[in-house]
Amino acid sequence: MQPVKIVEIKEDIVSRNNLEADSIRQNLKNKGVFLLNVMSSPGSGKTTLLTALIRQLQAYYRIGVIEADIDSAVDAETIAQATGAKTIQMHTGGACHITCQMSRESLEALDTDGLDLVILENIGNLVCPAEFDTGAHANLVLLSVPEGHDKPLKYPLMFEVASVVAVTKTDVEPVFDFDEQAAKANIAYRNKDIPVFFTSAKQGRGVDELAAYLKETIDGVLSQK
Ligand SMILES: Nc1nc2c(ncn2[C@@H]2O[C@H](COP(=O)(O)OP(=O)(O)OP(=O)(O)O)[C@@H](O)[C@H]2O)c(=O)[nH]1
Ligand SMILES: [Mg+2]
Ligand SMILES: [Zn+2]
Repeated sequence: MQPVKIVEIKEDIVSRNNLEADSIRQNLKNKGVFLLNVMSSPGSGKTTLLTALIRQLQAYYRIGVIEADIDSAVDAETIAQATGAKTIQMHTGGACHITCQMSRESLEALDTDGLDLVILENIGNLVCPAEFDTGAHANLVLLSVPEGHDKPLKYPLMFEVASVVAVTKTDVEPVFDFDEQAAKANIAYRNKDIPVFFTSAKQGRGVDELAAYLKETIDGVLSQK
């Protein structure tokens, strides 16, 4: 019997994707545009936290937003209404993550001329979005309190590719027996020395601090131009 041919498609797709990501990142930087990719499980509070962050960061930057979902325009409408930021909704045609090609096409559709900061709200999914580099300059990863403080142990890559982590919905900690110190240790186990912000978009906790941290990061990258 002939040996069966094995084709490692996934690895090839990911490595090609990640090569293209570097060129997106460089082109945006040359243009003076910072791309922030936001990832987390479904419903962990991305749109809500982004609304609060955008309201603060609008004092410094002209902001565009790309909302990625499998279907609907709910998040784009929410962000556009709440912040007035230039916003588009990307539909992924059923895909549960964003590839570089989708990232490039949506940046073109948004039109980054005149923008300083583009925020990409990735598909709610704690697994494969982490495998696909979107060309972003930083990855903001959210871990919401109802998910539990053990999630960094179970979903390593998401926390490894994070540049900064926001623990969200801290106002409901008592209901979920959530341990902040354990969360911090579990995140550090995956990504030593990563900044972690404990936030509640409902009560405002940690939002100013996270916005200030993001501003410092964005200014750092854009000043290298
Ligand atoms: N208690 C509490 N609820 C929150 C907080 N932030 C968001 N929520 C609620 O969590 C739910 C989901 O929030 P979204 O902001 O839509 O979450 P998301 O991550 O954007 O969801 P997807 O885009 O569908 O993945 C909503 O009912 C929010 O009101 C918070 O700080 N505290
Ligand atoms: Mg959302
Ligand atoms: Zn996927």
